[in-house]
Amino acid sequence: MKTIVTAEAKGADIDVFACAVAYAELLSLEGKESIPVIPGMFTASVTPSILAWGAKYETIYSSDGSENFVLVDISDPDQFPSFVFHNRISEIYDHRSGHETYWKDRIQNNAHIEMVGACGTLIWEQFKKRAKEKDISMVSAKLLLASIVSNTLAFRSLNVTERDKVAYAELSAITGLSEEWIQKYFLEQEDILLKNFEQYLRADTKVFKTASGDFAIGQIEIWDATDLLNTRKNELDHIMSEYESMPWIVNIPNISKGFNYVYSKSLRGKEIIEKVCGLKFENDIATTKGLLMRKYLMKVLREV
Ligand SMILES: [Mn+2]
Repeated sequence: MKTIVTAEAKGADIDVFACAVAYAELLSLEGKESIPVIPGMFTASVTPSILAWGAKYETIYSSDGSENFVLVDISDPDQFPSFVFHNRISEIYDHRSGHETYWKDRIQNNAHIEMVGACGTLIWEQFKKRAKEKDISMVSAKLLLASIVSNTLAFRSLNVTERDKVAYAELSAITGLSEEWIQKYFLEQEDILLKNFEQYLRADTKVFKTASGDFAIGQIEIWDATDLLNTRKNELDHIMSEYESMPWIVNIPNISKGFNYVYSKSLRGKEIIEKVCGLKFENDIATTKGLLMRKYLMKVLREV
């Protein structure tokens, strides 16, 4: 039986890309036929340099009725690609909360939902647990390392755990990718993102359900965001006007400076964030104390 390793329908960041490619490789190393399928468009975190590493993957899949599905970096069943048959999901790997019970009830211990910084950390741990860490390809090792660096904002974000640091150290020893690479990687992303700003903001805006209805969070991860809210405000407003029927914010991790800007012109969006996160907006902008990832904000907002 063939296994399709896939993720969220809408778009893929480096964590999705790394997990799908590396986990399909792990299954192949165990003698199981498997294909990584990455639908939707890539966020700016999947840079041309990373694509040049040459990972193989498909972008679409049509079911022949006999395959299993593994979902990585996603556990919200509403966000799965339409080709996924939910009754043939064999495993889930994710690091976002909200759907743990749903999956435990359906696939028990095959649901691996754990709050680490990167889903890539969970996949690397599977290589070790299943004694395949010496067989990992250079491409998969590099992708997993990049996923950890990206999803923890180079270990500056509050979601980083000891497990991510251990995984990074081990993958760094295998790949030789160092601190110097990390900074180059973030600057490359910033360059791409600023050149195609509206396209990437649209790809990186997520709508999710809270107890009081839908909420939209756009995200722009950038090495130095000092000028962004002056120079790109019109484009921000243009994209976010597509979400004016619901509360919205744009989360802007200012990575090298270690805090976020949170931008919003949505009255309801600002009210909710002020109340829940204790932030204060001035001229549509709030700043945080440390670096916050969108998944943290989503977790907090879901509980309201
Ligand atoms: Mn992730």
